[in-house]
Amino acid sequence: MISASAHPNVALIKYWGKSHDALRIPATPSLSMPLLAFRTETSIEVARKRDEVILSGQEDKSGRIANWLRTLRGDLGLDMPPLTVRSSSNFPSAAGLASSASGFAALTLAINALLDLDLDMPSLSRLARLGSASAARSVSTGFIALDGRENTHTAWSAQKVLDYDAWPLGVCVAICSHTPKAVSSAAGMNRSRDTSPAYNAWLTGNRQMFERTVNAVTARDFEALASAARWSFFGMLTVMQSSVPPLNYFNESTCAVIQAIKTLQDQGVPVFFTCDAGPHVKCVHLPEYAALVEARIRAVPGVLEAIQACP
Ligand code: 2P0
Repeated sequence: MISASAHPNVALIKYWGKSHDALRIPATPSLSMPLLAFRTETSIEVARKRDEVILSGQEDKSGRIANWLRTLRGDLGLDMPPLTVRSSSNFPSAAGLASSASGFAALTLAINALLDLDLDMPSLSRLARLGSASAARSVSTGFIALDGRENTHTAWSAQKVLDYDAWPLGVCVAICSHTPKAVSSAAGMNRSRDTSPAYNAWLTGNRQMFERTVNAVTARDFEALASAARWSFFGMLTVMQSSVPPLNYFNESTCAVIQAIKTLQDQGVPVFFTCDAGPHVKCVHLPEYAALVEARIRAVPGVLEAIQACP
């Protein structure tokens, strides 16, 4: 039996929209940092007859991982026996905390070890990306960019921009619901691509912000990072809200946390927020403000938990 683990990540520059559905090629580059307190542990062993996937003790009925394993064997020609996969996470899944990212990344790392593939990070990230595009950013930790210039499988891989330890920013996550989301990210982003009048402007603007953000991370410039992350979040939100029918992943607590973070910003605290396809709010701050940010989030009505996800 081989085991591997991976952390989910939070995108500071967002991926929202695909340019190729089957290959899960993003329409926008993205840049993330890891959520180190959250972890998915995956073990694999050779099965007798067919793949078996157990997620948090339950057989996976969605077939998503089994389909991905078939793609690896079929389209990519990986010589891989049937596998029994067991995976569990220490955080809520399917509620916008990127469980598919850490799940596919951990499984990719386990397969790499089982088959002695010795793949480098770009190659690992491409395999994980075929399962879930954000998983490409979870095969390693640090500030990770997922980018590609051509619309091909090999062009789109992840690269590390900076080690996390070189800029150990804090991230406090406000857990605002335990209910799984009603519209999956994949369905939501396809709806946005097909119906939102803001979609094309989003693609152009997000690429410009991505390039600025790579520079901001390299220079460890918090203000520049906050500014680009704000643009990317509100750009994605505009696209979600102008989709037909509109996509809404937030609840009242989400909005209350955002208001609390704005108040902290008005008081000069170096913190910014970002959200994904779910109600939780990720609040990124300079490390010395961890206790203050956590206390403010904890005090917001409706917040179920405030978790320091980094460092
Ligand atoms: C991101 N999200 O960059 C963006 C921001 C949600 C909002 O990646 O269809 O689960 O499996 O590639 O990666 C969530 O989408 O979607 C996501 P698929 P995924 O983190």
